Amino acid sequence: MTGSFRLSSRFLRIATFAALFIGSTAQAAQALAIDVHRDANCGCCKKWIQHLEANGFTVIDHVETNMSAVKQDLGVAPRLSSCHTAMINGKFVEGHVPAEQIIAMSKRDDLLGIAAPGMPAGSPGMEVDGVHEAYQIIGRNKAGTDQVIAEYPEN
Ligand SMILES: [Cu+2]
Repeated sequence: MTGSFRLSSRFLRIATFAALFIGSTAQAAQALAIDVHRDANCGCCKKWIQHLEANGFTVIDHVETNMSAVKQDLGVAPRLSSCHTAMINGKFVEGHVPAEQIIAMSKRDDLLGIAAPGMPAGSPGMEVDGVHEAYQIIGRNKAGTDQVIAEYPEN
């Protein structure tokens, strides 16, 4: 009796571990799928998509004819706006945000989205030789206020 109890509890532990492992792998893959909305003529948007893919994201590319309407639909305030607008797990990513900031956002539940307003030279997809313009990553929280969550270039 003791023997069979041990065997089944050991089996349960292994089964639980396997279920947890499969669950977290599926979650990680899902977390890295990102929808990117961009204008057909946007070159730096394509370069930003390459930056995401190089960092393990799976990009679903949407070519749009009216990006300002898309931004309005997705809740991106004009003061935060840039060229492309992405959506990941219901949160927006506006502009040339570094991949590491998107991963950091996915671990927080207080943010509606993040933005790198404008088109800062030196940000991912906006590489210019020797130019590293200072820029901020702005997070929009659920209370509707903006906060600086990161500053680039990092020191
Ligand atoms: Cu751009």
